[in-house]
Order: sequence, then structure tokens, then C-alpha cells
Amino acid sequence: SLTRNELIEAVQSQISSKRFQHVLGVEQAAVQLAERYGVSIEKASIAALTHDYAKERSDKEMRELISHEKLDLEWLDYGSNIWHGPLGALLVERELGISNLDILNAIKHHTVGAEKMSLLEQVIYVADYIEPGRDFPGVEQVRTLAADDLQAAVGYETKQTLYYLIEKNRRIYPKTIATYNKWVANP
Ligand code: DGI
Ligand code: FE
Ligand code: FE
Ligand code: FE
Repeated sequence: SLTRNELIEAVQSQISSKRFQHVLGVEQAAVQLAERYGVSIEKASIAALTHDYAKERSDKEMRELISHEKLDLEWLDYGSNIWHGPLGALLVERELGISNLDILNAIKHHTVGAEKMSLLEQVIYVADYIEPGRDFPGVEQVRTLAADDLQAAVGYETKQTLYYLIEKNRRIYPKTIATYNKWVANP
């Protein structure tokens, strides 16, 4: 498998230096959360470094992958924001040889979450939101929650994301609602 330096070079070749700085921030936040919640630091580091691997692939290439690979055709109603997680997991497996399912699911679910998320998936979902370079409304509350209640941080982040999408009249991907129903809403 790839060394950390080889992984970094592979990721750096795919994204702008600004996004790469974000990726390093996510790694820093993810390692901190992994230490706090007893998650493998190595897995947290690999998942963080690769989570946005597909973020800057062209729309054309992404659309071709979606149709040729018999992937979820509903994705075509959304944009790269929704595709780059699941397509990233596929490309990271193929191009970087990463096969660990927990890591691949963490990449797949990092944007919209999922009803069931392992601790590693929660760590990456939250680290992507709270990394030091982020300045969203509510990010401080998520940072504070993440220090002692990871599940509460997942819920708060999901709620903030929905507020943001609704405020901007953006289309809500159904899995985002499913994540909200599981992690935020009362039965
Ligand atoms: O890739 P990043 O910028 O680091 O962050 P991300 O993958 O968590 O989110 C990318 C964008 O996706 C962010 O602006 C919020 C947006 N997003 C999240 N859920 C949904 C969504 N956009 C739409 N249209 N619908 C969603 O359900
Ligand atoms: Fe992302
Ligand atoms: Fe995110
Ligand atoms: Fe990201």
C-alpha cells in the first residue's frame, strides 16, 4: 500500500493547493477526533487525505462514470457536491488501491452523512466541517460539541447544513433528509 508521502502526492496531483490545505486541515481535525474517540489514527488520516480526491474532476468525466458504471442515476439531478463523495470512494479504491470498507464509506458519506455511520465515518463527517480553515455559522458550536459528544456534533452539523441549503433554495438530496431524521429529529 501507499506510504503517507505517496498518498499525499497522489492527492495533491488531483486538487488545487487551496483545497489541499483544506485536506490537511481535515486530517489534523480527524486525527484529533480519532484520538478522542478511540478510532484508528491511521484510518482517520488516510480517509481525511482522500475524502475530496474526486472534488475537482470534470462534470463530464463524472457524468460518464455515473452512466457507464450503473450508478445512482438520481445523482444526475444534483451536482459535483453530491457526487464527489461516492465517486471519490470508487476512484480512491481503483486508482489508489485503498480497499478498507470503513475508509471507503467515510469518503462516500462525508458530505451528506448516512443513517448508519461508524465512528470513523462520523469522525470524517465532522472533521470536514470543523477543520481549522472553516468559518461557517455554527462551526464553533460543532467544535465544542465534537470535543465531548461526537453524535451530537453530527446532528448539529446536519441541521446547520440543512438551514444553509434551505436559505440558498438549494435542492436537498434525500439522503441528507435521512441523515437528519436519524441524527436530529425526535421519533
Ligand atoms: O467538499 P467540501 O467543500 O469540503 O465539503 P462537503 O463535501 O461536505 O460539501 C460540499 C457541499 O455540498 C457543501 O457546500 C454543502 C453541499 N451539500 C450538502 N448536502 C447537500 C448539499 N448540496 C445540495 N444541493 N444538496 C444536499 O443535500
Ligand atoms: Fe467534500
Ligand atoms: Fe462535509
Ligand atoms: Fe472536504
